[in-house]
Amino acid sequence: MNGDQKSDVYAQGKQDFVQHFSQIVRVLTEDEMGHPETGGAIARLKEVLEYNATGGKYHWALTVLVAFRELMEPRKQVADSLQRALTVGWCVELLQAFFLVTDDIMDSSLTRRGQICWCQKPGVGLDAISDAILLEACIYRLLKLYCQEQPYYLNLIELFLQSSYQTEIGQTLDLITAPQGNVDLRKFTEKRYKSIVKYKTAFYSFYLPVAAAMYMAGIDGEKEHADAKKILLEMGEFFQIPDDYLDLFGDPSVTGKVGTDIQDNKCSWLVVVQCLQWSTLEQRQILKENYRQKEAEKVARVKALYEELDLPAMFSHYEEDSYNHLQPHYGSH
Ligand code: DMA
Ligand code: MG
Ligand code: MG
Ligand code: MG
Repeated sequence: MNGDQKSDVYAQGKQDFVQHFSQIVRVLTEDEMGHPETGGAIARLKEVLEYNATGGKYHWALTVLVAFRELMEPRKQVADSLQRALTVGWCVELLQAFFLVTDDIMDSSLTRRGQICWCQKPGVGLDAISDAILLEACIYRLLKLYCQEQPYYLNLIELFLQSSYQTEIGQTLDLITAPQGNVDLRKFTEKRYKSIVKYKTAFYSFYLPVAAAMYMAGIDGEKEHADAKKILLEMGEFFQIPDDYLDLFGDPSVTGKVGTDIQDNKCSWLVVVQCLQWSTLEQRQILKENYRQKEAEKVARVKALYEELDLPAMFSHYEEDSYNHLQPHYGSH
C-alpha cells in the first residue's frame, strides 16, 4: 500500500468508527439507565464517556480496524466480525481515555483535546479518579458483551491487562524520575528516557492495537507477536519524542493542550537527549534554577535556553532521520 491508500483506509474506517460510538454508549448504559439504585451513576458514566472518550484523533483505535482488515481473511470479514473490531477499537480508545484523565491529574494539566481537562471542570476535581476507574471497567464489560464467545476472548483480556500494567509502570517511572522536591539533572539519562517511553507510550499505543487485531484474526503465535512487538515498540519511541517537543514548541490550538513538562520536572526528550548533551556548565546552572518552576518567566528562560542550543533545528533533523529509518518497515507489505 502506498501512503495515499493508507490514509484512505484510515479515513473510511474513521467514519464507521465514530458512528459506532452511539452503540457503545447505548450498550454500556441502556440496562441500568433509570435503575432505582445505580441509574445516577450510569448517567454520570454517560457524561464521562462523552466528554473524555471522544475528540481525539482515534489513531490507535483505527489501527485495530486497519490491521484487522489487512490480516483477517476477506471471507471472514462479515458484519459481526467488523462490529467486534470496531468495539475493540473503542476499547483501545477507552483505555486511552482512562490514562489521559489520570495523566492530567498527575501532570496538573489544564487543557486536553482543545477543552478543559476533565479534572479541572468545576465540580469534578479529584472525583475524576473514580470516573477514570469507571472508564477502565468499561473495557472489560465491552469485551465480554461482544467477544465472550470468541476463541480469542481470553487473549484479548490478557492483552488489555498486560498493556495497562506496562503503561502504569511507565507512568510510575515517569513520576519517580520527576520528583516534586528537587531538580536532579543526573536522573535524566537517555537510558531512563527510553525506558519511560517504552512503558508509558509504546505498549498501549503501538503494540496493543496491532496485537489485538492479530488475535482477532487468529494469529496468536509467540514468535509473530514477539516480532511485531519489536518494531512497534521502536515506533512508540519515535512517537513520544514529537509529543515532548510539541509540549513546549507546539501550538496549543493544534495540539489541543498546553504543555507542562518544564513545570513538572519531566524527563523530556528536550532536556535529556538534547539539552544535557550540548549545554555548558553555565547553561546547566540556568536549567537548575529554572526547571520545575511554575512562574512564566522561568519557563520562558528554559525555552530560551533550548532555542540558544538550537533544539528546534535538531528536532527537525531528528524527525527526518527517524522517518527514513522506519520507512522500510512501514512499506513492508
Ligand atoms: C502520556 O505522557 C502517557 C500516558 C500513558 C497518557 P504525557 O504526559 O507526555 O502525555 P500528554 O503530553 O498527552 O499529557
Ligand atoms: Mg501529561
Ligand atoms: Mg504524563
Ligand atoms: Mg507530553
